[in-house]
This record gives sequence, C-alpha cells and structure tokens, in this order.
Amino acid sequence: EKLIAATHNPGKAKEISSLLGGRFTVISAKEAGVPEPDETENSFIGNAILKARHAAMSAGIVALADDSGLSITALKGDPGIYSARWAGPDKDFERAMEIIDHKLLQVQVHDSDAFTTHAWFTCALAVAWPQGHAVVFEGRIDGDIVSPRGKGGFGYDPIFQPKGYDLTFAEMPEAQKEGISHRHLAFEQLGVALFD
Ligand code: ITT
Repeated sequence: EKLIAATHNPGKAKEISSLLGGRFTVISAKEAGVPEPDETENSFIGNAILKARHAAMSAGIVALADDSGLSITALKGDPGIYSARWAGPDKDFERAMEIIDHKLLQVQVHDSDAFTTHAWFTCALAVAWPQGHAVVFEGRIDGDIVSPRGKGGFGYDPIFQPKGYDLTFAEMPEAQKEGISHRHLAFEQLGVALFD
C-alpha cells in the first residue's frame, strides 16, 4: 500500500519511515510533487491535519503528516508551533538554539520566579484520505533544556534531555530516541487506532 509522508524535513522523514516499519511503500512529498502548504492553523493538530489533507487531496493517495515542536515552560510555550520558523529560511537551528539560550537567560535574570528548565516536545500525526477525511493523534514527552550536547537527530535534539535520562536526544542512538520520543508515542496511538 502506498502512503505519502507529507513532510519536507529529512530528519522527520527518516524517523517516520523507520517508525512505520516497512508497513507501507513510503513516497516522499517531493516524489509525489506535493508542494509545502502554509501552516496557517494555530495548533499542532490543526497544522498536521492541514498538511496531510493538502497532500492527500493533491496527490490522490493516503498521506501522513507530522506537525511537531518544542515548547518551553519559561518561555510561555515558545517556540511551540513556531519551532521550524525560529530557525529562519536557512533552517539554522544552531541560531534558534542560541535565541532560546538568550531568552532563558533573560528570564533567569529578570523574572527568576518564572525560570525553570522544563520543556516538552509534541508530535501531532495526521492521516488523511484523498476524499478529505482525516484522523489525528498526539504524543508528548517532557524533559529539560540543557546546553547543547550530541550530534545525532535533528532540529532541537541537542538541547533536549528527556525526563529520567542522562542523554540528550542528540546523544542517544537513533533506536533509543525512536523508542521513547513524542513521535514514537503518537505512532503508538495511530497504530492502535488503525492497524492493530
Ligand atoms: P514539514 O512541515 O515539512 O513536516 P517542518 O520542519 O517545517 O517540516 P514543523 O512545522 O512540524 O515541520 O516544525 C517542527 C520543528 O520542530 C522541526 O523543524 C524541528 O526543528 C522541531 N522538532 C520536531 N520534532 C523534533 C525532534 O524529534 N527533534 C528535534 N526537533 C524536533
């Protein structure tokens, strides 16, 4: 069975293929000729459905989309749904992580009561059919913002240390991150609903 992975993010695409575990013939959005839609919704769930539906309706094949991001408690949930946008058009996540560091320092200095290193990753996964129907599942993992460590993964992985672990996502072997991540948790929900 064919399925479009409606993402233009190679780090995500790799994790999605691996989490699907060979169950589908995965076609990338690029291969399917699906352009990137504007993410105009104001929630992970809304944007996941928007992306999946846009891909499925334009290509005529079932599509899976992932909308995800890092929410930081001391920054009132930022960058959240703006996680990709904070890296700018050049997708410069080193810069985005510096911005986060800078903002957290400001909170630490000016509003120490609001300071905490607590953060969480969210992943909303939507599956849409060419007729427009869609379902959506969400996974979340809590952790702490730390100084960048590790070279694996993508995006904000170097500064996120999940609760109960000594390693950041970027320090973990791929399989370890894949066994606990927000994306894994969302896939677990999807698996129970659609495949089991
Ligand atoms: P698509 O919309 O094409 O899928 P995108 O990168 O724009 O790609 P999002 O709008 O969902 O996707 O942005 C999510 C951002 O959150 C992503 O660019 C990462 O920087 C970050 N992110 C999500 N999951 C992550 C993970 O597992 N590890 C590190 N960063 C992650």
